[in-house]
Amino acid sequence: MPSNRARFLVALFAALCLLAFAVACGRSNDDEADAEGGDDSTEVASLTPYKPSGQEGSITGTISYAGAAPEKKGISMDADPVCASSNPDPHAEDLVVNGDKLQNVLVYIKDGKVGDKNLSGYQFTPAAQPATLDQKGCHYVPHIIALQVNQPFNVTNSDPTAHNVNVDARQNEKFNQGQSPGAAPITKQFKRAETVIPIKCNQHPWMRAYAGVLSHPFFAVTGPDGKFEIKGVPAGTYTLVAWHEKYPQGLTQSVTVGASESKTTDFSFNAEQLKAENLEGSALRVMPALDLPMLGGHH
Ligand SMILES: [Cu+2]
Repeated sequence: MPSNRARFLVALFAALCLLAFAVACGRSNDDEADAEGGDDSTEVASLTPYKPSGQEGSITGTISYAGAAPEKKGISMDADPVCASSNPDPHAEDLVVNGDKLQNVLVYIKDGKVGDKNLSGYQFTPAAQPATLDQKGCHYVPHIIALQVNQPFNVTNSDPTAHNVNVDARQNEKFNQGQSPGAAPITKQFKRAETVIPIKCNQHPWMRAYAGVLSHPFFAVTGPDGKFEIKGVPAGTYTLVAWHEKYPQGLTQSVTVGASESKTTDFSFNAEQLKAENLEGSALRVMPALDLPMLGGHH
């Protein structure tokens, strides 16, 4: 009997230890999460608000597409008769080449130096005007949207059908929200830099958009002519990234902008590289999500 009782006590003690361990683990995870939150606010507080010098420059350029562009892919909208009837001849938007110019390229400054200070050490006031992603003709307009951290982000529905906005963020809060015809805009903000966030519609599988969220206002998206212009750039040396959804690794170039200088920086994506990226498989598609927000000063 005493040995049974001893065994029971040992078992009870072991169970209590496990419980205590689990509670401690849970608490330490919470503490870590709190600490991370705390770090964020400390980092933000240590940023220097950027004051324009009046001698900002600009970066302009053209994005070309070298080699034979694949045929435009037709898509079927039969899943929703409302979409089908508003689009007699719908096409995919994942690779839009006009002549030899590439549309829908997000061009942005990734990091760099303003004088001897890291760009990421500056804080830029977010634009007050909302960046608006509309759902029109069962497409996202624009296909690529770029905005600043904490800038209002609105999603509107101009269609006489319901959409479901599924924002698959990694550094920011995800959201997945239905929006019926005539519904009020969905209004959000992204609290962290993230390039890029895929957006899809659960109702219409062909609908796809991408949002680039930057901690500064130095970004642009190429139009049908493949051109972009980034204004108000402080004199400095930067890493400029050109990102396209078919080229998830993007292209980069170093660019130095002098005081009041307008610098031209062109990029060229090519068809051969597209084949290589596709062969390397879908794992690469998550690469953009690995971009960390520019919090630290070590870039
Ligand atoms: Cu939809």
